[in-house]
Amino acid sequence: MTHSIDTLINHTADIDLKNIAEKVKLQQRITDQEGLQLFEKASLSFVGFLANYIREWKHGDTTYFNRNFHIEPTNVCVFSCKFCSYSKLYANKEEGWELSIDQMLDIVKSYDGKPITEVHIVGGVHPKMNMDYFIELMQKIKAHRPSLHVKAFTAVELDYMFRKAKLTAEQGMAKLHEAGLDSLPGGGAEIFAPEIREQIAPDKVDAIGWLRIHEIAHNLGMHTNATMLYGNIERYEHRIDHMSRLRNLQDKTGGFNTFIPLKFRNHDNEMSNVPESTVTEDMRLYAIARIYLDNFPHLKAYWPMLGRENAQLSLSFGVNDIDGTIDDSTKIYSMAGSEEQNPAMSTEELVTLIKQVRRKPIERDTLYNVVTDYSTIDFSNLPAEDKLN
Ligand code: V47
Ligand code: SF4
Repeated sequence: MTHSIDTLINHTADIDLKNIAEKVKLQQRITDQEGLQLFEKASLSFVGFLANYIREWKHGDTTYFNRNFHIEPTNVCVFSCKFCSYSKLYANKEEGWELSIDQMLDIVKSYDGKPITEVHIVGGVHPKMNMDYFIELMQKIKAHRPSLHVKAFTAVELDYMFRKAKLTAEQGMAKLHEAGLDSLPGGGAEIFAPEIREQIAPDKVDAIGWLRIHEIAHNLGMHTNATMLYGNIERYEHRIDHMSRLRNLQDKTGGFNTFIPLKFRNHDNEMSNVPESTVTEDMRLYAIARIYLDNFPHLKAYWPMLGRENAQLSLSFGVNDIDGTIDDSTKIYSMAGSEEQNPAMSTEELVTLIKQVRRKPIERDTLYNVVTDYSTIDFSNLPAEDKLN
């Protein structure tokens, strides 16, 4: 591996790119300006090589997935993000859904006896689903299945919930954590730069508020993820600004597990006139994120959004996690035009997908503890119950 990175360095004529490759070899951090140079000047194969080099020294061939399901409590939302194909205004209630606590608990119960490790709960920001509602939900889930890891609520939902309850973010987060909230998903980050955020997500929590909520969660010992919605009207400098703010907070707290770039999908929303990014741009972004975010352990390709084959491809561009079985329980991407209209994969399918590109499939829990190493398991010999989602 050292030999081939030396070959890359020797064959790179551009002095900026040569310096970046040297830094990667020496495991040094690249600057914001160098991140920008990668977006502006580097070929797909150049960033791909460096990202794969980092991925392999950090993780070898290991590729993580988990067994999870989603609950989307509602698609009614007080906000009106321009890219959202999912939310329905409170006034148009007939088009929306609202799940009661019992309905959500029934979803949890439907997984009884199945080896699921995580429930992911995210939805619209409903004016009536308040802090008490979600505290009761957390408590009931934990009472029913204490070992199930609850990863729930974006910083956008939390900010609204805390303000309505007239609690500080510190107080609100402590209450939810005590009720059973284990970690936070990465949604709602979109693009932090105000000049873009104000155009695509004008009315929800701003960058400072989003980062503050994650910092408070980290200070309570919780882990969180971070996303970036890319490929619409932002420019390269906004992507670097976004990742720079995340890298700075990670230096301070170390609480982020995973960075998840989310490709903008343009079906049936107010930005349908904006073309979607190409697969080449998607892979370049994954690779540059892997190179730039040196303090993020994991980089995830969310397969329901990217599609199965592109998720496979991303495993050569720095990605080491492809999320979970999901079990057809999320609508946010199918409504935005993803080719995955019914996102669900059995463990066997996920394992096969990873093995097809010669990587090592490892089932993880939310905190990246190894649940099962599937690299040597032959599915044809497994009892039927072990093949379940
Ligand atoms: O914040 C909404 C995005 C996010 C569109 O933490 C869109 O493990 C593209 O954050 N095109 C919510 N993206 C989903 C999310 C997530 C998903 C999977 C795993 C995790 C995790 C987090 O979905 C929103 C927004 O950025 N989104 N509409 C769209 N048209
Ligand atoms: Fe609401 Fe989230 Fe859609 Fe924005 S992206 S409108 S906050 S559901």
